[in-house]
Amino acid sequence: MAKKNANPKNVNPDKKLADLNPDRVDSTGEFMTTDQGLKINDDNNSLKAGERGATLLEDFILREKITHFDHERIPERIVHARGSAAHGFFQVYRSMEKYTKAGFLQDPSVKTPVFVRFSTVAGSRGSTDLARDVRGFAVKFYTEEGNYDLVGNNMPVFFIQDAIKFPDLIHAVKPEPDHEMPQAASAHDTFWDFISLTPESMHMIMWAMSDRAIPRSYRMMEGFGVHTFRFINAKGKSHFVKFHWKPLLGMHAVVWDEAQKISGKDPDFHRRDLYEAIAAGAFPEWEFGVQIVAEEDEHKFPFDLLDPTKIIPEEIVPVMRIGKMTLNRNPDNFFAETEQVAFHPGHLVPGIDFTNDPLLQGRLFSYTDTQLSRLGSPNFHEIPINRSVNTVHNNQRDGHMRQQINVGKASYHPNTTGGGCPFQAKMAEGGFTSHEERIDAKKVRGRSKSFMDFFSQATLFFNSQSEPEQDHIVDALRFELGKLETPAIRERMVGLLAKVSTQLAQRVADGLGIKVSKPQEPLNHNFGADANPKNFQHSPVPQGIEKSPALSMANTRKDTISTRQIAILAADGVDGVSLNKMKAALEAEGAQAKVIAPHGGVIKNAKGADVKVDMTFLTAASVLFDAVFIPGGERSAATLINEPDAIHFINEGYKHCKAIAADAQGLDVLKASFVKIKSDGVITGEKALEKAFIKAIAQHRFWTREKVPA
Ligand code: HDE
Repeated sequence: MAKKNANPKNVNPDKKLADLNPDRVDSTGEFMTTDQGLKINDDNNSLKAGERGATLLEDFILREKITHFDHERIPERIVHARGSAAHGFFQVYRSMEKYTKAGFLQDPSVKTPVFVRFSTVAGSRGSTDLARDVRGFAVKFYTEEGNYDLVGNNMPVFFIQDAIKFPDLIHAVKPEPDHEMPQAASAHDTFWDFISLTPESMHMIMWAMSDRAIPRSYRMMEGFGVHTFRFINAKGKSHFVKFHWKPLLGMHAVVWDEAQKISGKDPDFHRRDLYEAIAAGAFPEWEFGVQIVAEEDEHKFPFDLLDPTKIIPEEIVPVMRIGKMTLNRNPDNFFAETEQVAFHPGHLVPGIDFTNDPLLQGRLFSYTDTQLSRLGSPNFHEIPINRSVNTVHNNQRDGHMRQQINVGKASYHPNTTGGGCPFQAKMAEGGFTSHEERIDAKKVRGRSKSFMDFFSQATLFFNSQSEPEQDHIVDALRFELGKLETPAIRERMVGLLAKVSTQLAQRVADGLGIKVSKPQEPLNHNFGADANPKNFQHSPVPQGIEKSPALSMANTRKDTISTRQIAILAADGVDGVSLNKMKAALEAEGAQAKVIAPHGGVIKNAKGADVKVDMTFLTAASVLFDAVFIPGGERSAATLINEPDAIHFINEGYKHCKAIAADAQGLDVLKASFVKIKSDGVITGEKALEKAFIKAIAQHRFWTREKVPA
């Protein structure tokens, strides 16, 4: 029998870990058994009538092994299939009792366990991490009051305003149904056809075409709850709230050319990055932020708080940072944890409630429903990763794979056979009650007039971007629309872009070689057969601000190189002092420096000592690194100059606007490449070379260099 409570060295006070421990199995030092616990003597040969067969049906060991294998797969998530996750904890900075009675937001000394899954949306389970896509940011808090799931994204708005459009949106973005292409990409006709008929998507399109859609790392992206939720305090008073996650490493992206190349060189780039950072003890951290709006102020904004295509600009309602989340443990088993975890925006705790956002309302149905087909049973809440840390007591019974052994006769309420148990909890005892809201309305199938401003915030977003960020949006749209096969879709899209910004539309049109045509009315096609289209068209409302600096990634933190990957290009004869001095300086700042050489094993430095090679030019690629350093050493430089892969490495790093430094003869290698020595972020001949290089890496990218060939 396999050991229970394995890995005692890993046991810590984390309540969820303690809950998972009885289910963690470590086979070290154990006999192999069948699923029934029978010790297996030969796992390599089936039972046969004679050594040359035939194989016997009675071989239950063979049958069990093959049968289990045949049924190993479960359906992947219909969206967000590709993801990676980690364990951690959350701690609030100060009590939020003024706004919410949620237990996990009261006491700064309490660490609430969390499990967080990041994902792309459109691609299949095995697709690349570097697709241009929205990223899921789903957090499960294992609170003392039950599980609370904040199932968010890395963009604060969404494509559509009503959940009933979700299947259409997803059908449009998924690979086209006749030939199942393209995988994990929105650059195809069906997606842009739908978008071009759905102008409410235009704000989200700005985000999805921006650098936010190609993050450098899951650890370097923001998260958002998207919808407006409610905080409810102990007195029953409600405030509207928007949720934010702010990464402590700042927000950073890769460039699109790089993203496409990473997809080939290492499609697991984000998964590996998250896993390796946690394994190395560089725990990713986010601050938890809230924007709070008094109930009385609901209608004071130039947009509807219930409209999920709108943000509340941070300059209008500042984000209050109220706590911190730290991810500090990788899952033990990808399937058991990352694949089987089941999030649901309806997993609430007292003190947090919904609003009537029609997108949120539809989500509340979808998540349990999808788990039923994905995980196969209404008992998916019993899977260890989904299990609440407080024991579940109710009268739900039976179903496939039931784990709980409910004792007694009572499986109904009210009862006397079980002494009335389990009891209902009063509010004062933590019983959940929904926020009371007066609704006095006709039952209608429709959309509020207050949702009809489709472009103002798209314009706000575009205008708030720095020049390089705007260039990237233009390039992304030229790429995506350039891939279309139907010219009419391209033209309709450029017409819609003109409503966001004439400058944007003109630049995209120039790249596509088409004219900006006046958009055809009606712009919006999302209304019922008997509805008057005029009631569903754009009606702009001034947003009160021209720019929101918080929307630009250019304004993010640029003073740390922690966990950055730095390539040191070297060959035999490298100057050991030059190499080691830089390596030590980078590592002291928390970066990881890797030596890349023409061959594996070791190279000899100028003094004949061994230098360990981490990767070769064959196994490494510049797109997997944040910066490049070429140490001194005459022979090393001479070898690199004649190594086309080394020159390509430097050229590509330069094209992708990364910091590049060279010491002594390393400069000769740079001179043999495309690098313009005097350009931004190229560090040579400095006295304090290490310091200057570290400062440059922290800048992340030098966009002035973007337009060079490589
Ligand atoms: Fe989801 N979404 N979604 N979604 N969503 C799912 O649930 C759905 C939306 C989000 O790592 C599914 O368990 C509808 C917005 C994340 O396991 C499914 C609508 C936001 C994840 C589903 C939306 C999200 C999902 C598929 C429109 C940001 C991955 C698998 C009304 C606030 C969770 C699953 C994970 C997953 C439905 C829109 C976030 C089908 C109907 C907006 C992060 O239930």
